[in-house]
Amino acid sequence: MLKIYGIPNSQPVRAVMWPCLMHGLAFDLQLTSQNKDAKEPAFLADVNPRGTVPAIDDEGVVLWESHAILIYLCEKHGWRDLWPDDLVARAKVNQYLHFHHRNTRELVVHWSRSLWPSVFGKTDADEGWFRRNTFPGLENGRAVRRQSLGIIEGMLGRSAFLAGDSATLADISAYEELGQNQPKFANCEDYSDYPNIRRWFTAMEELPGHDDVHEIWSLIGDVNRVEGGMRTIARANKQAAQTIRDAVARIGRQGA
Ligand SMILES: N[C@@H](CCC(=O)N[C@@H](CS)C(=O)NCC(=O)O)C(=O)O
Repeated sequence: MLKIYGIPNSQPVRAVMWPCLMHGLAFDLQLTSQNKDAKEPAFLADVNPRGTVPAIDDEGVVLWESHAILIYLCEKHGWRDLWPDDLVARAKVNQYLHFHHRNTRELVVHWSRSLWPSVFGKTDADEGWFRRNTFPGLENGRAVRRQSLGIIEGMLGRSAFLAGDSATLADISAYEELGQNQPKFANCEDYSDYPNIRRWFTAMEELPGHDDVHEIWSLIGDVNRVEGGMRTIARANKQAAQTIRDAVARIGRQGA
């Protein structure tokens, strides 16, 4: 069975698990923390030399980098809704996936700068502390984040989803960064100036498997007010992982 290494609190890990649930592909979620488990010598040697999650082992095919994993799974299983066959439609999805890494992904810096001081009870975090304890981000990260939101708002003004009339890998990847920051979840981004993004959030929430993959968001809640430190995060990851495993088990029963 496909093994997915990672934790529910990771954006790119959720981006890999969600299409699997959507398409009824069973997987074995191997809870792998980014700071400890993914930095173990065996993981670095056998799975991912960069020590990040997600990574997969698909009956001996070992891959890391969420977009490479997603494209591999789409091509292997023929998920043409998410990764279209048509040359131009696929190029539009691919365009977003390349854009994502140094642009939309910068939103995670803002999320982690809100989350980690609250988890560690740090009220006087300085730049040095942020550099050591959160995603480091780009020098001009704030500007990149604002520009990314503007570009995505514009794209969603031209079509219902990022690369056309229905959700593709572009939407899955983008949603993991943007969706979590909503006031009703992490509460660290105000989307009131982005009506197209808000409309798209509603459409994304209706996709199959959404609630199973994203339970972690309500378990952690407002990232500026996490109580109980790392234990709360670890407990939330375990509980959310169980919900995902239960959803995978339901696939097994439906497929049997
Ligand atoms: N570009 C990678 C990013 C993966 C990534 O940043 N994962 C985080 C967890 S959300 C991680 O493992 N961080 C640990 C590190 O950077 O050392 C992908 O899309 O898979």
